[in-house]
Amino acid sequence: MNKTMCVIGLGYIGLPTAVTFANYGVKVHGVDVNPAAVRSIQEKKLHIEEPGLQERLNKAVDEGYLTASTTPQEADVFIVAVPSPINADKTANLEYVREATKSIVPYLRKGNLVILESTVPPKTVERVMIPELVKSGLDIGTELYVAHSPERVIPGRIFEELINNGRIIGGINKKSAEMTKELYELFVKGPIHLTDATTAELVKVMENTYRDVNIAFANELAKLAEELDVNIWEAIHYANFHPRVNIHFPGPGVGGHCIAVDPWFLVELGGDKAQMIHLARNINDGMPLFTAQKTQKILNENKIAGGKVAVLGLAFKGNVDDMRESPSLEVIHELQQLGLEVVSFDPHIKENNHPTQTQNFEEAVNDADILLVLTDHKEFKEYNPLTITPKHKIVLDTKNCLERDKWKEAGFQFHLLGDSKNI
Ligand code: SAJ
Repeated sequence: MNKTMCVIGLGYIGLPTAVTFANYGVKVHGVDVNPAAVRSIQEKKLHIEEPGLQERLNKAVDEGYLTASTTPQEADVFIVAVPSPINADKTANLEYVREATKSIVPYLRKGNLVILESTVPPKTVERVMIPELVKSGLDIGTELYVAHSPERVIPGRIFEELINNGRIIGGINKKSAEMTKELYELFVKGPIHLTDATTAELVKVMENTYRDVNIAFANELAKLAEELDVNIWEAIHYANFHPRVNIHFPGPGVGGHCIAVDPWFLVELGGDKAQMIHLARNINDGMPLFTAQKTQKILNENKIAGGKVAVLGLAFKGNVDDMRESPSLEVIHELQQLGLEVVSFDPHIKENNHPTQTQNFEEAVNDADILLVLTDHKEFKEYNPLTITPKHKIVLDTKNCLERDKWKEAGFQFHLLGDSKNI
């Protein structure tokens, strides 16, 4: 396809998207306000860990299909893939989307297509982007086309899911949606559904809100199970054999910049019409404290005063290097509030980004009174407990990722979040 493209935002979504379009013959110019992100393309040195990204980036740059700078340039298609976080008061922060939209206005020409990939509250295209795009002087819908095409990829499997997942595309009119579909058909093998922009915005937020509410349900079941002589992981496993049941899994909290964020868009828009969504957020945000209190309870039952906790896992979920919005940081804060000493370790976080963090596993566990597993990194599953010699052989697994029997045979007192059956 001899199209040219300008991708605004070179983060977890923008960079892989820019690289993929470039690998499929589109001449792409990547733009980011952060010079380090621009350099990561120019020098082919990655600022994010994602399987397959390095070789695809090299190919795109070496073949001349991908360039980068801090300023946009004229193109047939503009993709906006910038952060859409929430403020401290949980309201949507759409300033990045607004600024990115403003930045492309001087470069817009008749016939151009602008696509928003960022996950945003419904009505953002209409209320935030269009008012900026009209300043181009182009007639929206006939001279300038606008659509929303949210991504559905999971960090760690981005390229597989970019290609195979279906997409929902919402246009400000039919032609905008169809032009966008034609573009993504370059590499998307999954079904592409067309609708209006607001519906597409809502669909994406619904998908993540469904997951958050479902996880909150699992977390509440885990708290119930703690008093019932039940292992909730076993119970969920059996319940999910029902053809129409898909209960998610409990954990120490919900992290990342998606599942923990997107439901707040609906809470802000819906007010008292979004009570369950709001409650689910509060349940999930309460799990770090619940985890810290369970840790304290185990230490008290073992008559260990004060105590040192070795936190294993700082990333927001297993097998990624992303600590943004990680529940582990909240768990550590709550442990410290309870007066416990904390040392943390994460094999995927290669630099110390937290005061409690060490790069040395032995240093983290050696004189620990309890090991607290907060992410299901594959490395943790492979540890040999016979070689781990903490001060007290006690472990609390919050992700059901350790082999209980292996650890018990090595002399560990084994605890599992949501399990009061196998004490
Ligand atoms: N988690 C649980 N229990 C579960 C599943 C997840 O506690 O059963 C926790 C994880 O540990 C993590 C958080 O929830 O802290 C989010 O995990 P995630 O696997 O949902 O990871 P994300 O946020 O990277 O990806 C989600 C995905 N959305 C859905 O699965 C509906 C992904 O497809 C989206 O593209 C992504 O959000 C996004 O960017 O919106």
